[in-house]
Amino acid sequence: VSYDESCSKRQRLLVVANRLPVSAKRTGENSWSLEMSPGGLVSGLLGVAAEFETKWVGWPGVDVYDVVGKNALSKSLADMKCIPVFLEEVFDQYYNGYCNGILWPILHHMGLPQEDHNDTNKTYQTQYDAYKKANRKFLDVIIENYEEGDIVWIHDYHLLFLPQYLKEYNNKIKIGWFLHSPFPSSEVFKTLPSRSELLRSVLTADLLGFHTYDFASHFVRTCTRILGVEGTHEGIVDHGKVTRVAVFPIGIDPNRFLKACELPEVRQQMTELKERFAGKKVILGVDRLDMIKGIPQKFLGFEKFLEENMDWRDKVVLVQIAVPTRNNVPEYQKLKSQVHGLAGRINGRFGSVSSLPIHHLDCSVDLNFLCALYAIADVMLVTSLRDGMNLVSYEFIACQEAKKGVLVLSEFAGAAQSLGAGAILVNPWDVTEVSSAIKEALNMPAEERDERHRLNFQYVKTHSAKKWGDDFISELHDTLTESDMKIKK
Ligand code: GDG
Repeated sequence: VSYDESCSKRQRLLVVANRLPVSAKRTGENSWSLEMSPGGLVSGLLGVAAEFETKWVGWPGVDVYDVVGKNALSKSLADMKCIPVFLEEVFDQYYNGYCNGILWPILHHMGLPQEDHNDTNKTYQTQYDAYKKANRKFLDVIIENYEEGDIVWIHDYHLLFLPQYLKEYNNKIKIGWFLHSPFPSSEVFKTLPSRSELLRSVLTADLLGFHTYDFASHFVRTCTRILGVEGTHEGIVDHGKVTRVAVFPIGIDPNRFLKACELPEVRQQMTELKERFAGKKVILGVDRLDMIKGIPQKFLGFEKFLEENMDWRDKVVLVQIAVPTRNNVPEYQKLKSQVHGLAGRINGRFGSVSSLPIHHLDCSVDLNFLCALYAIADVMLVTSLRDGMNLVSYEFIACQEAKKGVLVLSEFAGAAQSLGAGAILVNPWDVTEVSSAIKEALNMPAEERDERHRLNFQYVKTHSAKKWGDDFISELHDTLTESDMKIKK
């Protein structure tokens, strides 16, 4: 079905996301160096690539204002099957403002931040207008590149208006949309000004995908309550138009991590890390420095553990990689100070001249070193307050074939629904519970660790990113668009 038999050309899939999966660096007036950044999305779509000719559409991650630079970048990106959307003057209000300042907290149950009326650039309305303009810029680029029969897969909350704009342009285009973040309860989503327009636009797509059953059902209930449409087991029905809603839990490419752990460089790093932390158990945290990841709660839980377990004080270390993110948003700057304050207090209370309980790093590390850390850790501590899935949990499990360490996982991460049988689940808001989970994980007998790891590893192996991409695309392929349905009638 995926081949157009008349000219035996592969059907095209346009993958549209806020960010292209590349990092671009300008090396001259009209030259760029590009590097592919293989996240979950890229590896998820590598499998689908054989059947479809895939093109990526998105922001290239850099501001380019001159025509020479833009043309040169577009040309270099074309070799990597990427098509850039230049966001220029709308970027700040669209991305830092509406996407990350308004939608992100709402989707993660954190409520709507208060509107700043003193700065006209920061009102809900100005940011909302910029958001729409940015979505139109994506539309323009897609129209320029669209070929009849292309399937469009839109990703995430940055592009909620794109399904509607695209269907207005051509209602025959088959459109899928996937949300990487959670979808909140209707009581939370209801507070968002313009909630109805946003929902109505998303519903013009043909297939909507979520990581978990809970997020999908929150979405359906939100639509029925706010828009008065009907929710069925298939999705949403509105005046005869059915929008299919389904669950597609994302995964990782486990082989990438298994292979990395075999590399001589990674083995060497593992040996060095083991020497560095000899005689101590290592608890690991790897998160973007984002309020949804619950890093302060993690530190408070660890502090409680050290308070209550004197015998462990010199025998355990928490290594926290806190990857800087969204540095221009004031809430993220405040979070950084808060986390630094807590790390300082805990190290001050429980450290000594020769040893510190928390090693906190404000940086990212390269993938090989990350794998070495995953592989030598005794416990992985994930305390997200809300998280769409949390791929870090999956990556840790993939790197633990030899060690069989314990995953302590927040019940508010999507991953709790897939890894719940093998992980110790915690409520990250409850410091006593986090502290007890740390103790249980550190003292867990080998047999129990083996069994829990076996369950988790089995899941991570079988629910890969490739399966996620294949499942979504094949479902989208089989979903009829509204115009198909009219033809059928
Ligand atoms: C969003 C949703 C959902 C982290 N530190 C380093 C590094 N990473 C990589 C990890 C992992 C990725 O970043 C983080 O993925 P998560 O899924 O844990 O979290 P988000 O970034 O918030 O992703 C999330 C996901 O989308 C997919 O749908 O699961 O819920 O919020 O792959 O490896 N990579 C390197 N160095 C680091 O220091 N190289």
